[in-house]
This record gives sequence, C-alpha cells and structure tokens, in this order.
Amino acid sequence: MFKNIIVKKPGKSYLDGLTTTDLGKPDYNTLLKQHDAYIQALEKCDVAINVLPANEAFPDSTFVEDTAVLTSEFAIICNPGVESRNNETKEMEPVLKDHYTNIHYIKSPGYVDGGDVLQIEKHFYIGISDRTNEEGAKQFKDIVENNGYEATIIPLKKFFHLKTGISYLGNDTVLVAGEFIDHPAFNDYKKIIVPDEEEYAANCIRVNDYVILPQGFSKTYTQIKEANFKVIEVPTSEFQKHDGGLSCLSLRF
Ligand code: CIR
Repeated sequence: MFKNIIVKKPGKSYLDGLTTTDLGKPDYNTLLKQHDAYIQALEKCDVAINVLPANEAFPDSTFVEDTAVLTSEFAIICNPGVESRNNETKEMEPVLKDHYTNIHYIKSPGYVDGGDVLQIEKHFYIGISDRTNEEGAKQFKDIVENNGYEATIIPLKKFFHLKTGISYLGNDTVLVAGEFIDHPAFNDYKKIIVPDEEEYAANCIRVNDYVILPQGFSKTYTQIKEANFKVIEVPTSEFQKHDGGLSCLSLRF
C-alpha cells in the first residue's frame, strides 16, 4: 500500500524542456489540465498528495520520479544523468527528509535516473541507459542489497528509461513492451503484452486499488481489465511530447 504521493506542478519553462520526440511543442494550458487530471486520478487512490509548486529554473522537474527511489523503509536520492536536471535532487531532498531518516545517495561518477528503476516486491531492476550508467547502477544495487533487497542490472537497447517499457501491476503481473517482451529477466512473471502501436501505454502505475493508464490505448486497456485490475485512464499527450509517462510524474511511497 502507498500512503503518500509527491507531484510537482509543471512550469511554463516545461515548453523548453528536453525531448527526443517529434510530437511537437506542448500546449501549456492542456499540460496543466492533464497534470490536474493526474492528481484527480490519484485522489481516488486513497493517498495523501503533496503538490509541490513549479520551479521555472528546472523545465523537466515535473518528472519528479527521476530524483529519487522510495521504499517503505528507505530513500535513495538519485543522481540524474543529464546536467540540466541534476540539481532537481537538491529541491527534493528536504521534502524527503520530512518522511525519511534512512537516506542513501547515488554519487558521481555514478548516475541514476529514477525512471530506470523498477521495484517488484523485494526485487529491483535497474536499467543502464543514456541517463543511468554502470557505476550508478552498481551503487544502487549495493545499497538495496545491504537493505535486504535483490537487484538485477539490465542494459537497455532502445528504451529511454527502463520503465518506458515495463510496469508492475501487482499480482505477479508485468505490463511489457518492445525489448522486454521476451527478456529473460521477466520470465517468472505473468506478462501482459503491449502491442507495438501502443508502446507508450507500457508506462503506467499501480496505486493501491487502481492501475492508472494513459488514455487512448484500447488494446492495452482491454487486456488489463480482462486481467481483473481496476483502471483509471488519464490524458497524457503533453507529457508524451517530452518523453514523459505516468510513472515519471510522481513519487509513491
Ligand atoms: C527528460 O528528458 O528528462 C524528460 N523530458 C523526460 C523524463 C521522463 N522521466 C521518466 O521517464 N522517469
């Protein structure tokens, strides 16, 4: 069960944030509406939500997930692997100190983006990507193993972040796309396979009783419903334009 969620409003500078897509410039008003819809979806999930104000100095900082990885026992403050985002952690640290005394840090030359870390019960999967390097992944693995968890490091082939292509829905079930569909690391889980044309929907979140899923991916929606999960759909076009999915927009603990 998650009790707390941290989100951060997007600022106007979001429009100048990082992207690898060619989906066009985000529309700021639609972006704000979509962020509100995300918060409204979370409100149905029986959690306390801390909505942090926007910080124009950090265009990508609405994607709070990349700053930290949180468990019920400890926090790991990440070291985001792109310079324009690296200091986002400085803002998040005092917020996390209100909740945690047991805090660990990824340190340079190790880099980890929280989007590269998936927790499935007592096991962490850590992707090596353009943002997370081997040194960072090793530091992360050591920290969690010292705290009684297991960890597997997974070099990514194409995905932006590990969680761009996989989500854990609970009940031993993963939602997988692309290079993770046949990846041996996930063979012990029940798999729901996201078709190529719906790849973006592979990034969703399970928050207590609900799976929150991007709107408009009907094949994925139907499969998740058929597996007996309760689903809330939210619009995400303006986040998608900047490589962001639903997990990126919150810290859940
Ligand atoms: C970035 O390039 O960092 C942002 N535009 C997107 C971050 C997405 N975060 C995530 O997948 N955890």
